[in-house]
Amino acid sequence: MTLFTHPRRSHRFPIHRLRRVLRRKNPLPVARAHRFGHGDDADGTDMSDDVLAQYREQARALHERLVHDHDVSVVEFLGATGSGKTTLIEHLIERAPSDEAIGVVVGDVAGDDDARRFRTHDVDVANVTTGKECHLDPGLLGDALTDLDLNALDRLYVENVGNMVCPADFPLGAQARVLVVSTTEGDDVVRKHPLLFEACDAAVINKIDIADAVGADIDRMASDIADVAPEMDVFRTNGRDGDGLDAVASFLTDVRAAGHDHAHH
Ligand SMILES: Nc1nc2c(ncn2[C@@H]2O[C@H](COP(=O)(O)OP(=O)(O)OP(=O)(O)O)[C@@H](O)[C@H]2O)c(=O)[nH]1
Ligand SMILES: [Mg+2]
Repeated sequence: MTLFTHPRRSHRFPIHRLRRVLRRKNPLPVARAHRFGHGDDADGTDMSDDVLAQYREQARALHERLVHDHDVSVVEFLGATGSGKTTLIEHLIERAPSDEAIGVVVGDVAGDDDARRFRTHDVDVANVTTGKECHLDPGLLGDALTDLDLNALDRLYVENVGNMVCPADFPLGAQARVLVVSTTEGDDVVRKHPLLFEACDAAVINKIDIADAVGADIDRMASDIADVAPEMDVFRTNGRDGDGLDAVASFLTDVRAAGHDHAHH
């Protein structure tokens, strides 16, 4: 938090880090590259597989608690800043059966803008501000759950911090991870972020209404997804008018119906 309220530090930090990265001869694997920007000392010690394994174990425990113990269907939404995550979840809330009790955990670097948007709907909301962290992790999600009555919930939507790199390594125990990309990110966005697509179950190509205006070829995006993650369900949506959201809602109904017999993230 202080990092972002202190203008001189926030300027100096990334350049300092960037120089170290550029001096390295070999590209960094995801888990190692991820550390930059996290306040860790990048002088040769790397985030170990053990640490990532611990996060995965925490995610498994969260899944056990939420999905199995409390029978809550958990879906994570992730994607770049402004891709349309909050908008799409709002549409899904509007489409939910009236007797479905919904909770939302919303992660943002700062502020409660998205949480306030969700509070205008009939849902329980927990806001997580991550400060300098560019993703949620199972510990942060677990802490946020203390604000929700899990016994009362049927569905939990988790909106991750807007980012296309960091969340890949940090599963949250959801039954499905839905990656939201938008046409305004450029129709080469899939080629630039293959690892995140591989880490998710469904992709939503949003802002199809302005694809022509920004010169984005939606078919190219869809075919890139098919190349990178052939098993992935792909949806095309317009968050302005809700076009395509019925299909996403139906996919999530199937996720819920699949119950406990599934791979989790
Ligand atoms: N034209 C158009 N605008 C959209 C669409 N979906 C969302 N928007 C707009 O895009 C902006 C960002 O949408 P959000 O839903 O806040 O995006 P987000 O992914 O939640 O953003 P962060 O939480 O900041 O990462 C808002 O102004 C939305 O109204 C869409 O399909 N078409
Ligand atoms: Mg949002």
